[in-house]
Amino acid sequence: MKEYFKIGKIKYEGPKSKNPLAFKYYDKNEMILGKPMKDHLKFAMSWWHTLCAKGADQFGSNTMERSFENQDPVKEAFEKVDAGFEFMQKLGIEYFCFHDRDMAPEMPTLEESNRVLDEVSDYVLSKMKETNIKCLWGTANCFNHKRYMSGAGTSPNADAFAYAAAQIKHAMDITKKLGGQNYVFWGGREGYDTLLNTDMKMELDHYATLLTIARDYNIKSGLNAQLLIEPKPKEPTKHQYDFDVQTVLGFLRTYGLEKDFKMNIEANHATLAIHTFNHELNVARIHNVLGSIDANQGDMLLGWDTDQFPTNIYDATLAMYEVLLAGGLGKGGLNFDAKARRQSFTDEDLFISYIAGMDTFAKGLRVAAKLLEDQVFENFKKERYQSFTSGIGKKIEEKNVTLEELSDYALKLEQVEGISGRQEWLEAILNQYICESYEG
Ligand code: XUL
Ligand code: CO
Repeated sequence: MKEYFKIGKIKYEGPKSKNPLAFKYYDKNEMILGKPMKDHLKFAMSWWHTLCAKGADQFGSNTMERSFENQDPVKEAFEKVDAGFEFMQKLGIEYFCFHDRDMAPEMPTLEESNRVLDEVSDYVLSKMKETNIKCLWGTANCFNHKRYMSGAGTSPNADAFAYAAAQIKHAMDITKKLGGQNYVFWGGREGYDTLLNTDMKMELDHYATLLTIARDYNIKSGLNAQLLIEPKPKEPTKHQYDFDVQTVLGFLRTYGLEKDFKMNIEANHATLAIHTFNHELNVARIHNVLGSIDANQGDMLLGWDTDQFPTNIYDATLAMYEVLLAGGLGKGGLNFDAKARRQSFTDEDLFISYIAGMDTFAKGLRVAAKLLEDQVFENFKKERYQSFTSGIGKKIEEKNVTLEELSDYALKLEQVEGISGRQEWLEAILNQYICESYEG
């Protein structure tokens, strides 16, 4: 068997290691809160960024050359399978995520595209059996081809809608074959640029129809995956319909789909919506729709989706804190929807990018677990909302009050006391936990 990456298996060497090709914080079998790290984190390789992205951007061509390139795109698809499984095994990654069109190329007809995807995914299945690597989620790419220039489920062209439905059906079949636990819908080009040419109501109705028939097929076909919507506020369109978690919740409730879909939350999409990553995770958690995570980060000075590998420990800590509060991700996991920078073009850079991302979330998990164990913020919050545990506060909490009663109560008050939010103190404690210098 050909070796595609001239790099050995990546091992855990601990925080003092200077070896760029070793884990510093991710020790996969180490127990954290009664569970091995790898089960908390369930890292997944993104097929598209890892095996397809080659460093091109809107101003320049590819910068990356990979040893699995082939003039024939179908042969290349098979080589990518071998390279991808070698990559995951060397990093100890147990899951992958894919789009139909990054696992196998788009062919001249839908029938041929389906056939090639069937063949490549058969080969993927054989590698999964050999290695015990699993599919976290599958999806259909209904945004790249020019037929989707005006959207898929929200296209003004019914044929584009039908084509998207066909692609989703087939991608669901492949996800079933590969035992995928989740199926993702990212809205792609579902949105609009100007109301001068757009019937928003009709587009939203159609989008809901597409999701409804996909939900039905999930059951009918026996896939039974957890269905996930991935919110994103802008790019490619100016107004993406799946803006953020709260907007998607409203949409799902309007169309009676709120019991059928959870969310795949992406860090970079959260910040594009001017939310923090942990805000989006929190909104999903409190509404019981936290499904899975696309682990990446954006650049705060750039207004687009840069899909960088996550290296911000602060954000990863607060994200893992939400995950722990949710009791874990269940069927979901942490998919690196991230690509090495255009200038980080070597194979070694690709490994280092993953190591950096995995270590960042591992460190985040360690800190979050300690914060939760010590109940640092939870105790503070309990104290802060103390006034709702007795007297008038308790009545409000129990929804057992009227405006008249509250008015009588307030008229007797001399003044309303402030409660310090102590934000700076809490942030300083968080810093101490991250630096491991806090002594209870
Ligand atoms: C696009 C994006 C996608 C989805 C899957 O911004 O995040 O890669 O994760 O279609
Ligand atoms: Co994503």
